[in-house]
Amino acid sequence: MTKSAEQTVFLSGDEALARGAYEAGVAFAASYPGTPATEILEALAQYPEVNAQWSVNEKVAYEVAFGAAIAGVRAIFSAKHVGLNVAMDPLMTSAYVGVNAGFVIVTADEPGLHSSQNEQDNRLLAKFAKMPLLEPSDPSEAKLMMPYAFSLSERLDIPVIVRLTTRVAHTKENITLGSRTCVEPRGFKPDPAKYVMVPRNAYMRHIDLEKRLLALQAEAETSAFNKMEINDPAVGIITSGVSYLYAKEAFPNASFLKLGFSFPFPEKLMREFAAKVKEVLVIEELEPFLEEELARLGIRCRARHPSWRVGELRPEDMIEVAAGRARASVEPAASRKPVMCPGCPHRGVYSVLKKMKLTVTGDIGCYTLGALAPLSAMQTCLCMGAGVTMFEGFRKVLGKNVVGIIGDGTFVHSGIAGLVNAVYNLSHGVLIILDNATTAMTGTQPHPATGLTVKGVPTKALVLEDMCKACGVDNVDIVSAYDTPAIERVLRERLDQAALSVIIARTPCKLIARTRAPQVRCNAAKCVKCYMCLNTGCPALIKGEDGLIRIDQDICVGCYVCVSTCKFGALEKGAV
Ligand SMILES: Cc1ncc(C[n+]2csc(CCOP(=O)(O)OP(=O)(O)O)c2C)c(N)n1
Repeated sequence: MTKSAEQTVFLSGDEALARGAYEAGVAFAASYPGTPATEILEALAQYPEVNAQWSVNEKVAYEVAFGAAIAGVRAIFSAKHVGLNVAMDPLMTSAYVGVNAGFVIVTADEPGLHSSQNEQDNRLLAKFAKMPLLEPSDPSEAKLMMPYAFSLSERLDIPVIVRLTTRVAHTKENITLGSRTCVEPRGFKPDPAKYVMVPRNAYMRHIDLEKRLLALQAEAETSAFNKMEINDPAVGIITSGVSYLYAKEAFPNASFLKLGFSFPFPEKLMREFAAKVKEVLVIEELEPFLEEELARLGIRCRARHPSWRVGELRPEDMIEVAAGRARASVEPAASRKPVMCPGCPHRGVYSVLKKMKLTVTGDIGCYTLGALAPLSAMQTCLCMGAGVTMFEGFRKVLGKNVVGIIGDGTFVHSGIAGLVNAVYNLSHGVLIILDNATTAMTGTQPHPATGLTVKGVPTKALVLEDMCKACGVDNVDIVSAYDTPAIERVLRERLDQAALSVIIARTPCKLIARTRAPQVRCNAAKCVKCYMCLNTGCPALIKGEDGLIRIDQDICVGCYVCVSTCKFGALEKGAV
């Protein structure tokens, strides 16, 4: 695109980063959905020049993208913060290997865990994995950093980590688009000492990595992304990421050391800055990453109160943090109560589990909402895949009233290995796969069992029942997730058997199958006001002022789970 054809577009941080990668000539992108990283791959998949894929999970995505980089094209891997845990094995050794064409790892962290199972600070991972860390403060900087990240990766032979946080990933800004740099594939030249990580080679590459880290540190000292702004010398604030913008707004006259290339730590720059100001103050979210480094360097700084290590740092917190005071409240801010959508196919299964008073080991997805009142029918949720594996542990300790539950997307991500393990280790009991034909939680992305790629291209669909049978499961039943009597019947039958059984509750998510059946009405003559139907937690059911059940016809989609829940036949199919 010529200068005159420049275009400005309103983009989120994720989209701006994707655009930056595109303009930097990225040719390969792999990811697994997860808030707040999902939109990066979705944006990259729009470009015909980019070979983009949703992979089965983050470890697979990392290795596929890394493989492409070693084979000679610029490649990017993106995931939410916990996604990097799944990719830790290849991540740790890939720093030793280095790259061929540039390889960029994007971690989108979630201080405040708006939609996550923890709020780990992946800045520590950069240090642990011995990889350079770039931290944009806003969408335009995210875009700007991408060509630099790829060139740094290639010049210093190292994967580069770019860390976003939710506020950078999801903030929108006007972004000026540039043209795509044409980067020729480098080809692959076999080099076992670099690419084959057997112990001796890895040892030598580790020695080399330490040298590369020194070179990276020298680069960080002079990087344009590490900016010293000397204003009032009374207080000098060292900060990074979105905290820089918040601190700048709160203390416009203070001096700043804004770190965009924050690891390896630019030690000289930090010392130089500290010498120019009377007092150093660190403003950072979550872990005391910069603070500990300053302590190691012997630079005195006004420390944050440890209570700030939990939760998101908001603009309105700046004065309190700077004053060294504790967070006023340790409770998360009150928010709208999460609830399953009307017509959500997960609701019926949980109604049955609750009725049967079963102990349920759960997993992550929309169906995690089954743990909340009024359903309250799921007792554990740890990480993706644990619905199957913790089920095995629970079942072997507590006996037959235990059921494991997992979504179709999560089953493909990390449930299959657990199922093979359960079969191998002679486990019995019932596992339920909630097959709503999508990855609903993160925005209805396709996965291997849906038969579509991220580009919308039809592909071979993984058949879940065949998969379970191939794993060696004794019984596989398929039921409609709305057919609660059938779910209960099959569940009772299978729980009593000395066998390992999988029940697939199969009904598409209402967000993809946007169908509506005739709705439900309450027959006042039959309603005994027992309110059992409200236990389904359907937002379309409301207790009216007269105590009778009203159905919000605007949102009822006619799944009839409430109809089968009412023992008195008071809820009837059909519009009012
Ligand atoms: C390691 C990891 N990667 C990604 C995520 C984000 N995430 C949470 S649940 C989920 C999949 C949900 O899909 P599915 O199991 O099909 O359940 P649904 O939401 O459709 O009910 C994803 C991708 C996560 N929490 N952890």
